[in-house]
Amino acid sequence: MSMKGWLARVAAGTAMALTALQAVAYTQTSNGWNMPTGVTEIAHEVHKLHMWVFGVVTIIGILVFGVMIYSIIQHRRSKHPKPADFHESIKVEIAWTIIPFLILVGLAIPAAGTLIKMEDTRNSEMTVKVTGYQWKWQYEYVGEGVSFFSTLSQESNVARQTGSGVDVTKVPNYLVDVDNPLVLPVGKKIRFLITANDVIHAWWVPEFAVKKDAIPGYINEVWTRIEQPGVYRGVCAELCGRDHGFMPIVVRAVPEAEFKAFLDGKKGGKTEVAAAAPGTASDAAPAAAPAPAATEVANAGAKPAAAPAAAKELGQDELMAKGEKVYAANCSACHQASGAGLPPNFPSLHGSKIANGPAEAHIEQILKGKNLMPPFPQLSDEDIAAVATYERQSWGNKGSVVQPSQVAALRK
Ligand code: HEC
Ligand SMILES: [Cu+2]
Repeated sequence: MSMKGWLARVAAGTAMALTALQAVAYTQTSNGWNMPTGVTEIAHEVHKLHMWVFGVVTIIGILVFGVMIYSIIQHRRSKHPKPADFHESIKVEIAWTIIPFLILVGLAIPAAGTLIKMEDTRNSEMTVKVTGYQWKWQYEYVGEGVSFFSTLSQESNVARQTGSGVDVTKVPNYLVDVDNPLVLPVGKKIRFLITANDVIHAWWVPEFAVKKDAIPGYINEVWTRIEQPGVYRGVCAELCGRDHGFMPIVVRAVPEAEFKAFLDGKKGGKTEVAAAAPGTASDAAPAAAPAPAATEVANAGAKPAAAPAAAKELGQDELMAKGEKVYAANCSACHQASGAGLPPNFPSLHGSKIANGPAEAHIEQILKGKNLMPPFPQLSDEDIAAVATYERQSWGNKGSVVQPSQVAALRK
């Protein structure tokens, strides 16, 4: 067959293969074959760019392999025992410089436009500060005085422990679910300020096409505007230590009114996301925020927020039940669900001097940390009282019950 015939065939084949591949890629979006089309303008643009580049590389691949295979067959030694002997073709050299250059320009122009848009955080309507910790996320609604931690869901955390005996395929949203999701309103331009408290993490939600490094001492900016209500999941995208795979991200995008109700619920000291019931949405919307108290919460951690709870005495059963949850979310990574720790670095709490000794030293250790153990001032008085009680009365320990007021007294 002539060279022209071959090229015509390669071109026709390319076009067909490309159409088929694009069709597959588009239809398989929801089946996990392709990048998600996403729920933000930027995500749609990124998806289009991805399809464009995918098309270009497919054509290049088919052309290059087509020529290679053609040459291998047509110019094999048995057919052409004497090889052609030519070099230095100016025309060919110009062509193989200019064509790739044009291809690169064709890729760079649309990509640069989208990159510039991604960086443009002007005119955002609200700001959320995202802080990465080993191994959880903290979300702060800047100026609202609302801030909370988001950790791997209890169910996943229990199931993931070695020898838990749980069939993880039966755990809904295994390893991609959290206790407190980030709740955001749809249709608003939201600016994220992304940083970290210990090592580098990265906040990544594929459906938003948002992926930004969270670096201690730096604040990175990125923004989004979510088009549809829904639950969007992501993960930490920077290897950040042992439990890197266990700090997922969950965003619940809700209509504006529901978002307001959620924020007001948080300001009222309620911790349950479920407080954002439709019934409370309408009357909660105009309610004025308790401004001074709210800013204090942001500045001084959980102290003022926990103040009302401090007055309340809690029953032992209540403290134990709560303590078990706080322990699973904050302490079990090092001390293990069984309390046996991971000696020599992470001590066992079985018969621990601290857990069986005076409550004050135990509370101090949780509030201030010690050597490899990080401090936990961000936990509320009630949470600390509960987790201390839980440690003091589990695994054969015989420590006293700790009340939130004892924690409040030591916070000064
Ligand atoms: C990052 C790992 C880590 C996490 C998470 C952690 N700890 Fe620790 N913990 C340690 C280390 C390390 C020590 C030993 C500190 C030392 O004495 O040098 C320790 C010691 C302790 C002790 C004293 C044990 C003894 O008798 O010496 C108690 C009590 C304790 N931790 C409670 C907690 C509680 C409560 C939490 C959760 C709120 C928690 N820890 C979370 C690492 C951790
Ligand atoms: Cu991380």
